[in-house]
Amino acid sequence: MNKSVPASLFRSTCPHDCPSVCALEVEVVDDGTIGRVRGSNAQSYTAGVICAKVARYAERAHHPDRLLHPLQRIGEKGGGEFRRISWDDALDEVAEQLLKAEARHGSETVWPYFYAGTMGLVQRDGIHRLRHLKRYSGQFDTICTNMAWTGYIAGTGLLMGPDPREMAVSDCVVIWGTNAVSTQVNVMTHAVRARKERGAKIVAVDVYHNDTMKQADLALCLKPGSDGALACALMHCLFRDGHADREYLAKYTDCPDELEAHLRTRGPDWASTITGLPVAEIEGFARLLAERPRTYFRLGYGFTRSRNGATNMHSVTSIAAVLGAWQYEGGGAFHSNSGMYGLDQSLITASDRRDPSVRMLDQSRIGQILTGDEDALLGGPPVTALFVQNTNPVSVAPEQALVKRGFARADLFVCVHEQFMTETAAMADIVLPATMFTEHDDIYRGGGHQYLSLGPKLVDGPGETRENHWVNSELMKRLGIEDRANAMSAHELVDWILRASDRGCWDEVAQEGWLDCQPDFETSHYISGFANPDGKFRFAPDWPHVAAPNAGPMGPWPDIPKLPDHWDVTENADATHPLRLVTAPARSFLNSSFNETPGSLSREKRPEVLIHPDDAGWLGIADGAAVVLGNARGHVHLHARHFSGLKQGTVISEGLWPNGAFRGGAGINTLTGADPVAPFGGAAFHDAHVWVRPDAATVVRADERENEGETV
Ligand SMILES: Nc1nc2c(c(=O)[nH]1)N[C@H]1C(S)=C(S)[C@@H](COP(=O)(O)OP(=O)(O)OC[C@H]3O[C@@H](n4cnc5c(=O)[nH]c(N)nc54)[C@H](O)[C@@H]3O)O[C@H]1N2
Ligand SMILES: Nc1nc2c(c(=O)[nH]1)N[C@H]1C(S)=C(S)[C@@H](COP(=O)(O)OP(=O)(O)OC[C@H]3O[C@@H](n4cnc5c(=O)[nH]c(N)nc54)[C@H](O)[C@@H]3O)O[C@H]1N2
Ligand code: SF4
Ligand SMILES: [Mo]
Repeated sequence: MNKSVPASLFRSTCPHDCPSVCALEVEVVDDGTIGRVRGSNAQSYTAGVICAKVARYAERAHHPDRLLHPLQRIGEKGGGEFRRISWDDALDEVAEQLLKAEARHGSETVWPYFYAGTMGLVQRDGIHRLRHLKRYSGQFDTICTNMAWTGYIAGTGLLMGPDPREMAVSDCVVIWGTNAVSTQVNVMTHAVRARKERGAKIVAVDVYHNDTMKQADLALCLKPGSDGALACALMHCLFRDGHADREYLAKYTDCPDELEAHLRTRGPDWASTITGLPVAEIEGFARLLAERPRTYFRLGYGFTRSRNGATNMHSVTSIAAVLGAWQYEGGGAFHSNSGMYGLDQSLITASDRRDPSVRMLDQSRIGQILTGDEDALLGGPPVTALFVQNTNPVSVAPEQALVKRGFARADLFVCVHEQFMTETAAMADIVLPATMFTEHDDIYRGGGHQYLSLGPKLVDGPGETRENHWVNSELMKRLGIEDRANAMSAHELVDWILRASDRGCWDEVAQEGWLDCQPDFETSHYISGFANPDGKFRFAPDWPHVAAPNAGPMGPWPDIPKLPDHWDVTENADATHPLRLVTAPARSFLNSSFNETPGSLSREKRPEVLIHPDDAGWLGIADGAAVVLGNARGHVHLHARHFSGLKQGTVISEGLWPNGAFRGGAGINTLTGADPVAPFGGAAFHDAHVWVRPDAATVVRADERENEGETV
């Protein structure tokens, strides 16, 4: 493998939870040390570009705070005192505690809790095997993709879209609700190429002038949760001015006439009030689309993290259908290719041996679940044992105050398998040290592109770190589970997946390091019909039956709009909470990962909230002042920064800082809600109303510092 790379550079894949899934070249310095990391030029989507935080990966891999040995808590829960123990003792203890919990409350009392710290199919998904074979509580994954995927599939019937590399041959690239410069830099590579090579326009739609908006030719800054209204007004203009592609609509869509009639009352004036955008801006955007039907809508996750997120995604996807953009190379609406690969992972996940009667607990509601909310527990037993891998819920999950209270429960056993002593690991009874991507074998699947990509083990992990697959297998053995996957290596499992899925084998894929799985133009542009039973794009989705990623419909939400619309169910401002908070990602962190590396910390500086100078004025908040942000869920101490690149009434706080970076220790997710979002659940991270006040406690003199507590 690695034919065309210099001897000390090896091909790999970025393991992080990012649509770009970059093809990397990693410098190996010696058996245990990596050096430079760069993007592979040979892979056509990565095209030699990666983000700065991963280019600095050696900082994270060789960080002095990496966990190196299994640890057992001594002293108070969360008190930070641990002693080193052997792997055997640690795993025996975990197994014993899980068996004890099961004996007391039944198998559903144990909850393997995980997410996407690594996106490797073996190291991420192997934990399913543990829970399916033990009938432990299942997890309904709601924290990230639910609203976005559901909203996209509602129209198209499948999570797949036009080849993302086609952005380079578009006449217009609309980057909607994703801060691509920060969160998936490669989108910019291809969009900017289109601008350079063919004069394409780049449009960005966001709630603040982030780094992506700054690079756009047209940047629309709207109010949070109002994208459905903008989409309707754009479609209204296209119909009104004769730019709707009627031939396409008749052939490929379910109810264009009904949509046209419905949109008559949803013009730019109507949308202007809801979005805060001037009518002229909306009209200008509509004209641009009309002139350039070869438009590529690159739809992000950000604008779906609202209580109306799924319907907004569907509304925006519908614009491409009205415009007929799908039929052109470089046109259509793309969100993710994750539904495209058709991989057989059953050996890893034991999906074929899953008991569907076992409850599926909502991942985002972990705070409610651990504090005994009957509704969130779905009528089953309390959760008394957690096995956590690949995620840091005490920082990333909504309703953080409840999450913390849950983790502090004396009767809850917690094991966390981690690379660092995260806020979650710090609450554990047993902490197990994990390898990083260059220290184990795996395979990755592009969401923002179409490659399967290998990540071979390149160096030994430090200390006694162990990969997830090894830990899960060893644990299963101690729990009395015989399973053939436990006796296989990660390398063998990757090989098995590829063969079972008719995608070759490890050695074949290793020739280049990746496999281009792009379907042909007809398929990815839905030329032979959309993936719904009637082959049509649905303006009127069958919401209750839209194929949800992994659970049935929830609700009921009787008033979900039938057609694209503005659905007014967001957590709106009120007299007590005059501002709407958006908790957008920071460029140098990836969720809570990298918030321990010096390079990232020095760039992000400190937790801040961006506030419009006019709002700051009437609220009496000086630029740089310490402030408290609050709502019914709790309050958070941070600093204000005046910023005019957003609508009055919106405030932005970037990044998942360590909770300890906030005075008082309450992180930003103290303010976000875990109430499930229509129609299949999800966390509305960018949809919270808040009040803001100067931080009284910081006004005290230095000699009165002992007063600095939880004063509001
Ligand atoms: N640097 C960095 N990269 C990341 C991550 C990170 O934390 N940091 N996270 C990774 C993960 S897990 C994911 S899922 C992806 C997510 O990546 P994205 O798809 O980019 O989604 P978000 O990060 O949620 O938010 C992106 C943008 O949505 C905007 N937004 C919020 N509400 C609205 C709205 O109502 N309307 C509109 N139009 N815009 C809105 C925010 O202001 C923000 O600029 O990124 C991945 N990459
Ligand atoms: N306020 C707010 N909150 C958010 C978001 C937001 O936009 N705003 N975004 C949400 C989104 S989109 C997501 S996806 C979630 C993500 O939340 P998480 O999935 O919790 O993501 P990370 O914070 O990156 O934490 C992943 C952890 O996995 C560990 N890890 C990495 N690789 C491995 C491995 O191989 N083995 C083991 N055992 N551990 C490993 C890392 O050290 C890290 O601590 O956060 C959500 N939370
Ligand atoms: S852009 Fe995303 S996939 Fe690429 S290196 Fe950075 S975090 Fe990894
Ligand atoms: Mo995510």
